[in-house]
Amino acid sequence: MNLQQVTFEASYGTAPQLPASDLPEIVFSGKSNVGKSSLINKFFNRRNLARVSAVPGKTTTVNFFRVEDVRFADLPGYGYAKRSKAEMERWSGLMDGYFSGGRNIALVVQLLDMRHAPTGDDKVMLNFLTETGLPFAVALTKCDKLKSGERKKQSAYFADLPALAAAKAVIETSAETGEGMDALKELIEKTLAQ
Ligand SMILES: Nc1nc2c(ncn2[C@@H]2O[C@H](COP(=O)(O)OP(=O)(O)O)[C@@H](O)[C@H]2O)c(=O)[nH]1
Ligand SMILES: [Mg+2]
Repeated sequence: MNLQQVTFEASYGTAPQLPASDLPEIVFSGKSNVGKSSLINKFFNRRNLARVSAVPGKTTTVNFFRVEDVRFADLPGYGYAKRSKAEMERWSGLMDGYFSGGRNIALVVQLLDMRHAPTGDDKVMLNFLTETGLPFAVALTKCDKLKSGERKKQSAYFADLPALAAAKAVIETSAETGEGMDALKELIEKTLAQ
């Protein structure tokens, strides 16, 4: 898969707008500020791929990118505190619509901040992925922010975390240094080849 070939397809704000699932999808999920846009940009080696596609403000959309015969989906971040009730409802409708739409989801890449224990929302998401049996991997973000002792401690913590037991892999990543990007690409290619 040549990641340089990535193109932005479209953003969708409501579930009925989502186009038919005609390609295997790799999905990025995580709370706001976990580093999702940064990881996507680093992964594809594009400065502004994730941001330019997002409508300014705290708009929650599903953004699709395309590489050859694979679609990448960037889900709206959750856990952003200052959302109105109406926005929350639209968010959950969009997420429900995405996950219950019978889509060909090859892999969910669930982002978790490596510095902290999963939040309540993270746990809901991990539980959902586990219960539904969706194939998922965890990308621990911002690993560059941890000093080596702390990083070892957090590595061990996540390795033993029951909520991650069903994950295909737990990959430590940094959008600053690019660490973990090759491992993530390898995992995605392996998953798509199955
Ligand atoms: N040091 C460091 N900072 C990061 C990393 N990833 C994201 N950030 C910072 O975390 C903040 C949120 O990142 P962003 O990608 O916008 O998060 P999103 O809301 O999940 O899309 C920004 O200030 C980023 O510069 C990382 O790997 N290392
Ligand atoms: Mg973002």
